[in-house]
Amino acid sequence: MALTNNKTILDWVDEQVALVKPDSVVWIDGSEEQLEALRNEACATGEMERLNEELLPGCLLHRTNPNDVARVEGRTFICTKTKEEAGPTNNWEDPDVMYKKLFDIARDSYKGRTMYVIPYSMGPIGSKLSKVGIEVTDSIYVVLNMAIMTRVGKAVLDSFGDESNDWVRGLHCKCDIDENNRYICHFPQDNTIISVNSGYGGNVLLGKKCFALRIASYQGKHEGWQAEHMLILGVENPKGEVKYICAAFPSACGKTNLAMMVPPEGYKKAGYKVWCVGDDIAWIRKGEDGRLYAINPENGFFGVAPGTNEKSNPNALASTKQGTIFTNVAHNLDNNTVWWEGLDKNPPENAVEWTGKPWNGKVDEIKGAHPNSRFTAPAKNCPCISSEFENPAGVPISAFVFGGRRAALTPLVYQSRDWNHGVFVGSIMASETTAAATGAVGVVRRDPMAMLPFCGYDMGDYWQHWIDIGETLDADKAPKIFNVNWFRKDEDGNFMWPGFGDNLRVLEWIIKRCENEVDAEETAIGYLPKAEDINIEGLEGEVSVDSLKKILDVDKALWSEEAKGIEEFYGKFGKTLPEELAKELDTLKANLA
Ligand code: GTP
Ligand code: SPV
Ligand code: MN
Repeated sequence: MALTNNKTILDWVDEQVALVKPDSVVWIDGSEEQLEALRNEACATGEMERLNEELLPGCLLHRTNPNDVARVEGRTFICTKTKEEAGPTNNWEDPDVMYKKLFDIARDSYKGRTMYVIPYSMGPIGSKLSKVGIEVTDSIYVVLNMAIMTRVGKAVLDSFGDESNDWVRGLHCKCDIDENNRYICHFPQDNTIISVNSGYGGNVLLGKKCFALRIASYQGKHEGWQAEHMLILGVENPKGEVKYICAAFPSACGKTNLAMMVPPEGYKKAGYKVWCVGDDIAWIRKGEDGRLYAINPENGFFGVAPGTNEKSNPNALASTKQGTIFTNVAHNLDNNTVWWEGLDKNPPENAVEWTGKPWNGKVDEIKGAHPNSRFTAPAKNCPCISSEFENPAGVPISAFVFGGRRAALTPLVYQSRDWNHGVFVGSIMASETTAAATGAVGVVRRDPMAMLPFCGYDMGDYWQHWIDIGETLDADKAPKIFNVNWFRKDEDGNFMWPGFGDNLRVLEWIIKRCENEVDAEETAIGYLPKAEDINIEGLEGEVSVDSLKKILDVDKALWSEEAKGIEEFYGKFGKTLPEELAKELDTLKANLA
């Protein structure tokens, strides 16, 4: 039974029914009874498997088709009226042409299947910063994931009311999981997303990258706010004061890890705490006091499994101990639990690898888990979830941090000279590609603000939006902007910085800079810490003031090469490249000369 009288929603659902012709239609009300019935149904058909009820209560395992394990950037489209609106970094197609193609693929594709109608809220239900979406899907896996990642059900529609048309339409059709007909398409001018022939994560959980970044970035541009690929964390000092930081790193470059980090021993003893507000997406708006406030629009974590362990990220691991869905990890048959590379040193010998084939635990021969295998865990499971997680007003931001995975060049940390220079620093981000998207791994590519795959309009106009936001902020209220790189390597290919919890040492410097408590050295690229000002107490053996100096080094010859790469990248944008950024590039070149 429909859960709303909102005619705009009912009419749209009717249209989808007429197109895809399901055998039946089920509205997701969000009740535990309904979700439990769906879990049972998915387990009965083999779509999912229940894991050990004692060790992993309420947890499920799912394997996607091996051709369908990551986002497909080459098949992701922004369909605006003109190609210019999508900009030079997005795939574009004319909306009429794309609608026709997608309708042809979707037509009758639910025959013999059930249509699930999922009403969901991105952000706390009813918050002024939140937005509503409706996703229709023929996948129980999608329903169960959306029920973790977002707030779903009747409460969303009750609060939304019968009049508003301000909601995002999402049609997902599994079809035959045919990779040659897979399309992830966005129509920002119609608040519409259509995804066909995939059953994987960011391609089909339409509230996440499709809505909360691609559509929302477009909405934010027009409504005066920002949707960013950023984690949100709070650092509490021994006096009990909490400062909030938003950080943008590309996919699989450490957002979840930083958001849930455990402080180093010395910091813990001194009384430092880190609180997680979000691990992937931030929606940001100016508050009444003139500061920027961020909410996490999500309600769970869709985190990278490999590498997650008791030492690297105990809070993420703890979050996966109940009510979690595991996708494409190895299945340990001895105790009906899960395993992935980097969980521990004991891969199960009696196991099933992520593709569904028997596996003997020999990790050098074949991997047990896919490198982009994931856990979908409820945010409320996280031991360090912030008390502000549900705060409808969000948290005030002290600093923005950009960062990528760069074996060379970029120092451990530096600060921009001012807001516009900070926008420049975000715009020149580059990072080695990861398994989070299909394609080659480890190739350095430009990924401005970690938004290259997620910006729903021309990236040049997006940079202008950043600059415009800065103009509305008083200098003393604007967040300070930084760049970090946890991934610098030495000649032997070893990471030069221990990373993970020890990244708090860098955040401490960042917060001190925000509070004017420490000076810095002015260099060609911005303000760098004096090596003595990064606290390395307790890191003896791993890092010294001398090795810190190496990670903080600015190599002018390498940076001059980089400036050429930036110039070439900027050249793609033509007239949408903000003048302010062209000027910042000139300044960088002059500083390096
Ligand atoms: P998405 O969910 O794809 O957006 O990824 P993410 O940005 O949340 O990345 P995540 O925190 O899951 O980390 C991805 C990988 O980076 C994992 O394999 C981590 O082990 C590794 N990693 C995270 N933080 C650090 C760090 O500080 N140093 C090093 N060397 N590796 C790190
Ligand atoms: C990312 O790739 O940035 C993710 C995973 O967070 S996905 O939801 O697949 O986009
Ligand atoms: Mn992400």
